[in-house]
Amino acid sequence: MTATEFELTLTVEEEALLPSEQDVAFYAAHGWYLSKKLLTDDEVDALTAAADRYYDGERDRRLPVRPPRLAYWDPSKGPVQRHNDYVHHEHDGLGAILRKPLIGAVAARLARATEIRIFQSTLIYKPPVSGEPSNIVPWHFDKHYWASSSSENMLTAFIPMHDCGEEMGTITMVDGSHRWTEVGADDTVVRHFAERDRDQLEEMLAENAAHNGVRIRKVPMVIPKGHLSFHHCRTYHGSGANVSGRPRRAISLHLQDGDNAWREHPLSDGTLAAYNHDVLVRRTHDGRPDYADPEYCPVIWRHRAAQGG
Ligand SMILES: O=C(O)CCC(=O)C(=O)O
Ligand SMILES: [Fe+2]
Repeated sequence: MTATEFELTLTVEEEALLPSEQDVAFYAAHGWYLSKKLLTDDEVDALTAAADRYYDGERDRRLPVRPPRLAYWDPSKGPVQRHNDYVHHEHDGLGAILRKPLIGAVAARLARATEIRIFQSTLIYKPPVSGEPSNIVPWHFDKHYWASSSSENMLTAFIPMHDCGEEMGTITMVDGSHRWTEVGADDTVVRHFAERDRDQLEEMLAENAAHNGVRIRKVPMVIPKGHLSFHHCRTYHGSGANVSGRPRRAISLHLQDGDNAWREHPLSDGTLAAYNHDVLVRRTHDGRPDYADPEYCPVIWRHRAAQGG
């Protein structure tokens, strides 16, 4: 069975893996959620094998054009942290598992949405080099990169390919920060967020916490193999050094609720906010980039009532 033939239904066993009402309330309050075991060991191992083939150059299709801000590690970049976008599109072995309906169903519960589509997928490899500067993921929240998206409910599933603890530099959440109001981040800050130095970002985080009258509580996500860590698109997160002696391998699966669409969002320099999709996806009837283009943004979950069945 290929990925596209997945039916958008769950088995009875899978139903038991959905977040409870209590879990959904926890996510709403904290901005993150550690799932049950959504992927079998075989599925995680298949993900690892597919990632190995991807790094060996295997592709089922390629992007027709190179978007302006594409993350696309290749061996010429050397032993830095690797990031590769659009892997669900370019590699069917990875895509098949990333489109697993159960992942979408969990996201739908958390976001209280009836439909979930893939927005982006990034294959990540954090080499086991304790002093490697590129291994540090600076504090950010994903909505910073998605200003051209109308939704405030998008979310990310972080999917490690092994047990992932603090020693590996696991993803770390700033508890409850999705509910903060933001200060000091005009769009020039946002656009250059990734290039800012760590002290500055620590400072920005502290400033935002102070503005909201809260103490920063960092929660390293200790993720057993097969479990997924979900975070809201306004939850601050980052990650530190990998001192484990083993590579930290993961996929960051960015998800959009069914209502998400391209929106006109002017930046301070007069240009409009853009996303890499904008040069790839089909247009809507009124000429906007279509963030529901199934070629790049496949539906992975639709609630039965919304399926008309
Ligand atoms: O690789 C990490 O630790 C963080 C990944 C990330 O920023 C994300 O999943 O949104
Ligand atoms: Fe992120």
